[in-house]
Amino acid sequence: HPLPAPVTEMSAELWNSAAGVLETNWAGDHMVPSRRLYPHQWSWDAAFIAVGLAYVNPTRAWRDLRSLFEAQWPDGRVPHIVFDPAMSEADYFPGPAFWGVPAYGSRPAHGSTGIVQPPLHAVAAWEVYRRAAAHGAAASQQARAELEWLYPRLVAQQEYLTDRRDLGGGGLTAIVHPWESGLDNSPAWDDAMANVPADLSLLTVYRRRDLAVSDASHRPTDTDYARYVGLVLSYRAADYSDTGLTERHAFAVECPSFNAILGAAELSLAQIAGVLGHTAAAGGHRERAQRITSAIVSRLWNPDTGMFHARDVHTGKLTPARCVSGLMPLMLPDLPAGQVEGVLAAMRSERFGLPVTSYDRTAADFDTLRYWRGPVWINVNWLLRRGLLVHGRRDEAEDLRAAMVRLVHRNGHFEYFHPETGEGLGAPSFSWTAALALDLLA
Ligand code: 2M8
Repeated sequence: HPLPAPVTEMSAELWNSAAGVLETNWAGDHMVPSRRLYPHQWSWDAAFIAVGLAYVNPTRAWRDLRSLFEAQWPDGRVPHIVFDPAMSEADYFPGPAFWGVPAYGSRPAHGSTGIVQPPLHAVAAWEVYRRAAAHGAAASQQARAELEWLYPRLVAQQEYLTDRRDLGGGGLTAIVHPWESGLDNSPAWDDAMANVPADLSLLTVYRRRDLAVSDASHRPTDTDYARYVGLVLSYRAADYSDTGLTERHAFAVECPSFNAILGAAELSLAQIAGVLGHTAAAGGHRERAQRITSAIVSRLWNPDTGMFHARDVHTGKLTPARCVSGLMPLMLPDLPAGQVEGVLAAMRSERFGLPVTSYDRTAADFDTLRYWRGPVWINVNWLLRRGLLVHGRRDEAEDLRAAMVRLVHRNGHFEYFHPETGEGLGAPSFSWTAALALDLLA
């Protein structure tokens, strides 16, 4: 499937290298984010990846989403990692034995984790469906059948998050582990994480695998990992039950990015329900999107910074950190004008730049290398570009698109990028960077 016109040498080169990454990282029935660092299937990665596969291999896009949802728990949660039984416990930490999750779903050999990630899959499924007609009649038929299969599962995912995970009682989902945000060591969690015990002796029992395959200065610290491990042990102790969780678990936070994606998912579900002829359900999805938008505005907006911030469920306080997650509600079409203007002003300011950084460039602890504490990530910029388009900012959306394409073309399909030099950091041949490059070129 060649790149649609107009084709320049640069865009053809980037298109071919991106398609090549997705070929290399295909593991038979799912895509890995990267061969060495992340050798299993990740939840929100699968959504970004499907958006790119929609152009070059829609059958794999559907297969990948199916593989993920075949591991859905009976309570509706979609695990953040589905483990590949062909890999060993030593290939990734924390692996399946550490999580100790019973086998669920129709692929019992595939263990999973007990936590979630942002529910971007309805958005992705709708994107793959929209592009199906370009691949012919058989692809359109397949897309409809896949939507039929996915729809009730996507709804169950939303219900789990909006019902079991509304720990703050205000209509938003609370994450109970930083990994659930997808923005692992973001400064947005620093305040809430300070109240999580950091037992460094845990790291003598459990060995970090990431440090064997990547640079320590680019990764979360040992103190972060001690807390990450402790939080899994705490959640695991009651078999990942959400009942009474706030009282017995040290970390519960309402993340503006996670909840913006939750709201955007309801709008894609409304589209999907419409195509499938569930007209009344479509209206329900739109109403839920509006309710989530209102809750984000009333609970997470800080008029002093003109941005959204993560809210700690235990203390009720908003974190002062200005992070990329605080811009993400721009994805929501019903966001009131005042908030849209605030977020746009923050994006245009020296704090974020183009493409936007994961954290405020002017902050004293801005770190050009360390993962979600400064570097530029393509996936969140791709979501922000959608937000600009939703609010009719076509020129700015185009500037952001061009900046992302330039960055990836010059530096490669890396996991993240140095905000000053553009150097590729983390894993090379990273699936979501490649997949989203396809969408940015198409
Ligand atoms: C990163 O997170 C994993 C844990 O889930 C890790 O650090 O090992 C994050 O960037 C996350 O957003 C992403 O889904 C995952 C796989 O790409 O890697």
